[in-house]
Amino acid sequence: MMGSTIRRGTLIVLEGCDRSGKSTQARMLVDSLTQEGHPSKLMRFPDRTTTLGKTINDYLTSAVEMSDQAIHLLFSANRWEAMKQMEADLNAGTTLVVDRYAFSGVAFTAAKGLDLQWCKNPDTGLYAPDVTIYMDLPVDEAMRRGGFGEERYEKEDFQNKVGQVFMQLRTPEWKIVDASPSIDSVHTTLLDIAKTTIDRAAKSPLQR
Ligand code: T5A
Ligand code: NA
Repeated sequence: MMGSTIRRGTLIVLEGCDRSGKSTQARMLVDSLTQEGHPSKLMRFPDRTTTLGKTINDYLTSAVEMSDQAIHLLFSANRWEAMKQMEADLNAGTTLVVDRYAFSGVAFTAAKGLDLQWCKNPDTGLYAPDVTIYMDLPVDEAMRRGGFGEERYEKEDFQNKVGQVFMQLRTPEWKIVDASPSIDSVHTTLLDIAKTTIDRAAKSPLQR
């Protein structure tokens, strides 16, 4: 017998502007996949629980100031510090549903006017998503949702710029999902995408 019989887990990434429903959907996706027999785990970036994550949280809540470059590298380092665990989970057959990833890192810093390639460099070599689901929502609709405006980047003009960079980063493989229908309706769409991706990903090696 060659190799292991464990199917590797699938790396599912949810991206989008603030308040597009990523966290809501990521949680629901993990619950449904788990119920349907796919071992799954929720992850989010920034992970505010680590030492680096606490500094990132202080920056986002405007408790501290930092240069655009320094905070960009911290967001990236916050992903790198999770890679070992992600690799172990994926190799053990656990599907990871990730609430924001490197695309957010690039989109938010490039929207400040920094060079796009410079923004991409520190995340080079992270595990590549098996699917990137982009939650598409007009900014004015996002602004009417709960909690908008509490954190540093939650301003209409800036969110529009972030959305433009996301559209520059997108590849034909991205799944662009209309995030304005009901929570349950969006969930049905995402679950469908996730299950198709899980079937496909198990047959191919993890990519960087
Ligand atoms: N950032 C992040 C960087 O600058 N660089 C990086 O590398 C990374 C990873 C914090 C900030 O950090 C920036 C981006 C962000 O500005 P975060 O912790 O992910 O990132 O931000 P949060 O504030 O937690 O989350 P978001 O604002 O992005 O919101 P979500 O997760 O998209 O939306 P969610 O699910 O919390 O829903 C928001 C509200 O809308 C309602 C929900 O009930 C909730 O009240 N809602 C709906 N209402 C109607 N219809 C629907 N379909 C709805 N779905 C959800
Ligand atoms: Na969120």
